[in-house]
Amino acid sequence: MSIQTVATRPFAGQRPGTSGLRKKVTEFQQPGYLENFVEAIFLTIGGGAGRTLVVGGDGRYFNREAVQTILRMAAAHGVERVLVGRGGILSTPAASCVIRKHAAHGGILLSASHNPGGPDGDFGIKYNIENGGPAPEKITEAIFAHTQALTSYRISDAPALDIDVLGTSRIENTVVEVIDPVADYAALMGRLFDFEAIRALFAGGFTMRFDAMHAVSGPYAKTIIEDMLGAPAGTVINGEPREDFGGHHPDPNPVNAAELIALMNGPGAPDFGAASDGDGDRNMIVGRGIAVTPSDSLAIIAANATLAPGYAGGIKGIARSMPTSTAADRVAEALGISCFETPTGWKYFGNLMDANLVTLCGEESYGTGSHHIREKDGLWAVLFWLNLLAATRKPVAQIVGEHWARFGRNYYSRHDYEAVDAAAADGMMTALRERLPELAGRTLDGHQVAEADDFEYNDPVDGSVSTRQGIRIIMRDGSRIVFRLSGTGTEGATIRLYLERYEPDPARHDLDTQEALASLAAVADDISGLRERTGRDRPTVVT
Ligand code: G16
Repeated sequence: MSIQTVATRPFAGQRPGTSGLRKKVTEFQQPGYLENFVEAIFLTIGGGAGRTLVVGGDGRYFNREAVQTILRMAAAHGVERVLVGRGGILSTPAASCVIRKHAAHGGILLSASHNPGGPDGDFGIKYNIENGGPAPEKITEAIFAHTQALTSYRISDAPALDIDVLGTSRIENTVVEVIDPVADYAALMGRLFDFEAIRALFAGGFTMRFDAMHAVSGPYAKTIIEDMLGAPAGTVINGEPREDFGGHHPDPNPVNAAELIALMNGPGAPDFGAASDGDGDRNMIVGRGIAVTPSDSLAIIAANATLAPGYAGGIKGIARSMPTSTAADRVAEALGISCFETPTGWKYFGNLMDANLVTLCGEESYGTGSHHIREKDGLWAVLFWLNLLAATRKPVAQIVGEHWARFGRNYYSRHDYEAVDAAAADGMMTALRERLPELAGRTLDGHQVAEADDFEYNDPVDGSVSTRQGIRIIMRDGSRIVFRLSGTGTEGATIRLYLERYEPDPARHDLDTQEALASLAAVADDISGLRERTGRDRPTVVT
C-alpha cells in the first residue's frame, strides 16, 4: 500500500446545487471526476488528520465504487477513522444521526435523492458538517473553487475493502469501521416516539402499507415498523434497495407512488399509507381517500407535537421553505411561537436549529423533520404520524379535516415544467423580475396583489444573505403564486410554479384542489408568459 499523487485537470460544472453535486452517472464515471470533488472537500476542510468521517449512500448505481474511492482518498488525507455503513448504505437521515452521535467531523453522503438511478440515471455527492447537516453555502462555494484549480489528487493504491461485513480494518493508517446502518437511527427513533402505544395500535389490527420504492429506507422501515413495532410482515413493500430503484422514480408524491394512492383510494384500503424517497429523507403521508400535502403535514405535526414523548415539552419554533404553504404559520401564531421563512434547501434550517430557534422544519417537496438531526427525515415523519394515530385513534382524514376546521385550509399545488429549454426558463424569470414593481397593488382576476418580490433571505444567525430565491406574488387574501427554477434537476431547466389559496370557511373545504386554484394558475400564466415562452401547454407533473 502506498499513497499516490495523480495528475488531474478541472472539470466544468462542479458547483454544488440545492443539495450537493448531482450529475448523470456517466459524468461521474469519467476518470478523475469524483476524485476531484473529493479532493476539493479535503482541501476545504483542511485535511483529515485526527478526524472521524462518516461515509455512506443510498445504494444507487455507482455507490459501491464511489465508497471505495472515498475510503482510499480518506486514507491518503490522513483521516483517523472512517465510519461506513455496511454495504456502503446509509440513508441521509441516518448519516446525519451517525455524524452527531459519534461526534464526527463530517460526512460524505452519496445520493441523488429522488432522481432516478441506474447506469443511465443520476448520481450525487455532498458534504455534511459536524452538526450533521448539509454544508452551508460558504463551504460548498469553497469546495467549488478548489475543483476549479486542481492539478492533482491523492489516493491510496490499497485494494478494495470488504464493506459487507461489520468490523474494523485499516487502509494505510486510517481505521475503517463498517457499522450497522440502521442501529443508531432506530435507537434515536425509539427515544422520540411512543413505541409502546404504536405497538398497541398494530396489535389491535391497525393496517399500514409503507412503500420504500426499492430505495434505501427499506431496511430501516422493516427493522423499525415490522420488527420493533410489530406490524405484520409485508407492511413494508418494495423494501429491498436496488441500484436502479427497480426502474422507478424514487420520489414519493402521488404521481410517482400512484400504486399506493390507488390502494389507499380503493376498497379495503389499509388505515395508513406512507412512502419514502431514494435516500430516505422525504416522506408522503396518505390516509384512506386522502393524500396529505407536505405543507399540511408540517402544520398538523406542529399542532400535535406534544403527543410525541420527544416533543412533550413543546416546540420552540417552526421553519418552512418559502414556497411551502403558510399553513404552519397559522399554527405557530396560535402557539405563540416564531415561524421562519427560508429559501428552498434543507441547509438553511441548520443555523436556526443550532441556535435553538426552531424545533420543526418542513418543505413542500415532501420533506419534514426536527432538531433531532440536521437533515429532513422521511421515516421520522411517518413515525410521528403513527404516534399521532396511536394517541388519538382517529382516521387520517378526520385529523386533517379537524385541523382545517380549526386553522382554515390552504389549498396548495405545485406545477412542474421539467426539462424545458434553459434559456427560455431564464428569459421567463428575468422578464417576470422586471415586471415585479408594476404588479404590486394591481388586481389580477379578482386577486389584489399585496406584494411582489424576488425572495431574499437574511439569516438571523450568521447574517448571511441569499438573494434571488424565487419570485413571490402575494395577494391580500393570503393567496400566493411562486415561481422558481429547480436546483436539483440534471436536464435543461425545471420551472416550478407553486400555487396557494387560503380558505377559512369550513363549508368550502372540500373543493377539488386544482379547481380551487384554477384562477391563480391562469393569472400565473398570464403574468409570466410561461406557456408561450416554453412551448408547453401543460405541466409535466402536478402534485
Ligand atoms: C433537495 C433539498 C431540499 C429541497 C429540494 C428542492 O431535496 O435537500 O431541501 O427542498 O431539493 O429541490 P428543487 O431545487 O429541485 O426544487 P432532495 O430530497 O433532492 O435532497
